[in-house]
Order: sequence, then structure tokens, then C-alpha cells
Amino acid sequence: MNRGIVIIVVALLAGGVGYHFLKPSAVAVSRGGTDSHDLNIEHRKMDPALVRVAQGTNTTFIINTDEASELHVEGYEVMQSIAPGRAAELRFTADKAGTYLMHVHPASDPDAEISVGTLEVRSQ
Ligand SMILES: [Cu+2]
Repeated sequence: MNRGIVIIVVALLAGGVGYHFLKPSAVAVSRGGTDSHDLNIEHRKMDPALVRVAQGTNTTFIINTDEASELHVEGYEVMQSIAPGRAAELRFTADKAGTYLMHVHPASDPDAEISVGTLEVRSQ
């Protein structure tokens, strides 16, 4: 077989496999205006792990959790008490572009800072 064709076939296969494993499977995207995202924190991990919003979006997070904590969005310095059994709402305007870590301070260990996910605010 022609060596060039073999190389192309191998490259296509590798690309497909790479895409399958690397594509973001848990990404929430919003495009400006007003938007709401359901966030579920279990075992100190957030689903989706990455929330993307367009800069300027009036954002609401509706948060369910399995552990009483404070959720803190770094950079925005917004906090919300969250607890099992009732959804909590955190509202803010995503007016600063950038990537911001989100962490929790568990009620059982308020000085601990445990990263649970990421907020990405895209400039438009
Ligand atoms: Cu904090």
C-alpha cells in the first residue's frame, strides 16, 4: 500500500480517538443575556466541572450538594451557603472575563479550601 495513504489513515484514526477522549463531556455553555446553570456537587466534585458564560451574562447557579458548605467563586468573591436537601441560588453578573476557580469551604472544616470546578467567562 502507498505509504502516504497509510500515514493519512493512521493520522485520522489517532485524531478520532484523541477527540473522543479529549472532548469536554461536562461543559455548560451560555451565550449572554440571562442564564441559569444547574450545578451538582457530590463528593466534593462539581458537575459540570466547567461552566462557561459570555461576559455580561446575568448568571444564576442553582446548586445542589451532598455536603453543607460555602461555595466560593474566586475572583468574583461571591459566596453561597449550600446544604443537602435544598437547592441554593447564587446570582451574579459575569462582568469580568477570565477563568476563575470555584471552591467549597465545608461546614465541617471551614478553613479548608477544596477546588470543585471552574468558571470561564469569555469576552465577546
Ligand atoms: Cu473561599
